[in-house]
Amino acid sequence: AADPQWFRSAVVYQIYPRSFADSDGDGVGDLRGIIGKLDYLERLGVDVVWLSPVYRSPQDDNGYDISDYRDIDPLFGSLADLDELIEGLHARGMKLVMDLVVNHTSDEHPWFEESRASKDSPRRDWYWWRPPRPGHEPGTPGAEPNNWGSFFSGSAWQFDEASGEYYLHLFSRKQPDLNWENTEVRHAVYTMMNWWLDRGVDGFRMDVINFISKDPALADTPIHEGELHSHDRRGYACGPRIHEFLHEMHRAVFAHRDPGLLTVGEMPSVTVEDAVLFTDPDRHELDMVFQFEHVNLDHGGGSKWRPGRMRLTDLKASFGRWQKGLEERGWNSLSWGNHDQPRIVSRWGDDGEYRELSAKMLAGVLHLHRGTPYVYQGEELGMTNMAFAGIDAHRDIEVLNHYREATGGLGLDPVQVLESIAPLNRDNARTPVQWDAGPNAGFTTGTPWIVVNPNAAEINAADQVDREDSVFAFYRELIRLRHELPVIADGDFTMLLPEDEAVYAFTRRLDATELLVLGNFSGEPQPVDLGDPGWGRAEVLLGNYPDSPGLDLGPWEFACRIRT
Ligand code: ISL
Repeated sequence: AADPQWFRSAVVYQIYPRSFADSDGDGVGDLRGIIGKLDYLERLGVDVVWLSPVYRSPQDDNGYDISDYRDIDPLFGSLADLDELIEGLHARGMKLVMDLVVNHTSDEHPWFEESRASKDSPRRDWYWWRPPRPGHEPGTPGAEPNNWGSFFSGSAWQFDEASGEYYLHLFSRKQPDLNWENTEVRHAVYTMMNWWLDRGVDGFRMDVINFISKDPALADTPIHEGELHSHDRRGYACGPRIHEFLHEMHRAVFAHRDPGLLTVGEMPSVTVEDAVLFTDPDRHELDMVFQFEHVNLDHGGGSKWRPGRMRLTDLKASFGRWQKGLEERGWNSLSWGNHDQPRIVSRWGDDGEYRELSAKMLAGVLHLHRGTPYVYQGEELGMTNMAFAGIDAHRDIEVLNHYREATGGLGLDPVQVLESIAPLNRDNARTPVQWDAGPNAGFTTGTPWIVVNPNAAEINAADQVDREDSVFAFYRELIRLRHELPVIADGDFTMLLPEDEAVYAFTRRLDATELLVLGNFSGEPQPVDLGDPGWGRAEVLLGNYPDSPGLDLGPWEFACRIRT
């Protein structure tokens, strides 16, 4: 039988299909495009592919709004293509994990269409319908059932003229929230999950899965200064029945199957304490959480639209707490990015002079923690953020809605708004993967749905796959090391130099094997004094400089030493 904890020594690669590879020239990536790149993925050495949604969808939120859970959107291909992808991955020893988006559906899903049809519909209760706030004119500002804001600007409530009631949507108004209090909803989801597992997929990455249990009171929550709606998450993040629901899901879907299936809970705002409960193997909920505490450290005043500076001491405090908190029980993901985050080398590295060095340093520091590393497509090439020409160059509903609200309702200066959205908007990570230096970076023969980064001429896969000192080669080496050295998968973790604002330092230990990991998060040389002279003589297992004579670090230097 498969080792149920195999994922400790595994690396996951995330594909955002729309931006990965386009096989048919319509400008949008697709399943056959992915099938054409399987050798590339095998070369990199990853164990699992997590595929962002390819289901039938009106594409209001690029597939995170699903109108049919059991079909592939024609934009991406067909079920036959998906079967072929599964086969191709399995033949190369890789697994396929699907995105499971069940906090909400599309408003064009038949479940919602039936729910909306009338107050007496048998599916009415499958979503969160509420009457207007008493004493307010229905459909006018202030009449919403509570003060919650949507993640994509505006109220989290949409008025439905026909029935005179509102429905809840934490994301876009085309993404109504399912009511998990309803037993039929839960069982419909479990049946659908079983259908996919029967088809051969190897698990699920569960979108905002810690939002599925709302406190049915749906009470007002505090509003912060400068905000029109409440973005406090206490009414739905890790709500009253969340552990019960996930345990029930485990029993209905996973309990009698291969223990090697993977379950990952994407969980904004999850605490370390809750993460232990979600991922303690004895509790039968999930294998690991995917959380965002560290990537929120440069949000000024809690908002990604007020970008601030990340302090390395805060980053170390966050990672350190998660490493300690899950050291006995539970498991975490390790990630610098995904399709919702900017490119890490532009964010906390140097995407100019030191791009390759800093991309490698960031990768090395992340991958050698305890947890399962995730590589977001293009990260293994050191792809950067994009300087978008203006709001018209953007495609993401989150940034477009914010721009409209900020320059409209809030009356802010458009130039300043554009400046404030540049560093952290989600489109940064959604420009096409840069395969070669040719037209459209080899992504498509047609017109790409979103602009290709002009730096594809220098940053591309064709240049890197065979180059020994490339960012790609460095990722391949990190992945190989995780497979081969048990200390990386299972060793304990000790943070060093927690007060240092430039040097990231930690050790890992398993029995007699010890690793020292050092990363310089700055473009200046940094002295390193660990008070342990033995380390200076230890063998360098992996570094981003040709050689590292001592522990002191050059600009953006990374070094991992080993002693046994
Ligand atoms: O970016 C974030 C974390 O810092 C969040 O605001 C993000 O929106 C949240 O993690 C939820 O993301 C997921 O669900 C959304 C979808 O738009 C995202 O693409 C998806 O990853 C709604 O389905």
